[in-house]
Amino acid sequence: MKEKLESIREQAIKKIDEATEMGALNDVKVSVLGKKGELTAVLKGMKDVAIEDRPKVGALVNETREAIEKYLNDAKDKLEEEEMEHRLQNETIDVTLPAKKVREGHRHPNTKVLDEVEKIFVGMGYEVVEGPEVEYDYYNFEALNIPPNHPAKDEQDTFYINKDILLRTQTSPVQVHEMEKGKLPIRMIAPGRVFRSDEVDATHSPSFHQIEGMVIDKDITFADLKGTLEEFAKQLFGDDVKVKFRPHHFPFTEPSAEVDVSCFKCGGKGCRFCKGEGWIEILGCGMVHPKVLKMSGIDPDEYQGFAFGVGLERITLLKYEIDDMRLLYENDSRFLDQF
Ligand code: 2NL
Repeated sequence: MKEKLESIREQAIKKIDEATEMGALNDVKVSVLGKKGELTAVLKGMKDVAIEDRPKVGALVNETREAIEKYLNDAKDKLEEEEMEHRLQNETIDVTLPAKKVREGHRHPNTKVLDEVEKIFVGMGYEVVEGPEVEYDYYNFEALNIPPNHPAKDEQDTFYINKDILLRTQTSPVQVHEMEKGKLPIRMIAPGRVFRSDEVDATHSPSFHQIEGMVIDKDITFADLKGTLEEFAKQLFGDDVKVKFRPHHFPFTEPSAEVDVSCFKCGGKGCRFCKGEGWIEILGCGMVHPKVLKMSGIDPDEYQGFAFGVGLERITLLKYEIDDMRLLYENDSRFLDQF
């Protein structure tokens, strides 16, 4: 019996020594100490042992069980320690590695300028109004006093859906709709996409953006127009710029003017940026033509107004000193990330 127990102990210890994972240790535990294990079998065989030998054999079995259990537990602890050591080795984070840079997005330069322009006019009490890109010929041309034979109406210049419907060539139709509503006074800007049948080059695109503005109220004069646009130009290009109004002609305004700012690069002396002129054209404007007011149901004897139109891309190119409009549309992040 003693030899048998000795052999069980040796076998168990050998198997425990060979075990390299928890599963194998558990197998040893079951096969030796379990209900159907070898040592349990010895206990079950006690009935064949002489009564006087039983206490001795019992003590021996217990001693063997305790020894195997202790050995098993020590092996378990060792294995757990090794496993933890292994995980610590493999799961370490090298805090000295360079961090992954988060690529942060930003607004498109056109959007930045639009936001800036909107802020300036909202600050002066204007409302921002948007309207459809597909319009009736009436709202795009006729209501603006543009005659049927005007060159802007040529199929070469305007995208027609059919005889009466087209892609708007300016955002003025939004302002006509607003006048037709009959709620006065009006103080609004109308930003949005417009379309011209132009070939793409450094300064032209078949689709670009315009910001038009309009004020209609009692006793509005050209002085209001001048003061407003001078304030706008100074807020956008800096307090030092001078503003110049040059007589011009638009069918929808009378009188009409184009507005130049003194070159904000050279201060007006003349440089490459302003092509030696000292002045840079930024927008067109005028007093809303009485015929235009009348067509939209406003009495020109009671109400007057001024209006203006700014090319958004033109302002963006100027402000960010970009020399080719196509760069704004290519969406090359190497270019856009500079702004
Ligand atoms: C430009 C400058 C301009 C307007 C747009 C306008 C709108 C209404 C009535 C009267 Cl509803 N005028 N808009 C006025 C002056 C200039 O745009 O360079 N356009 C080609």
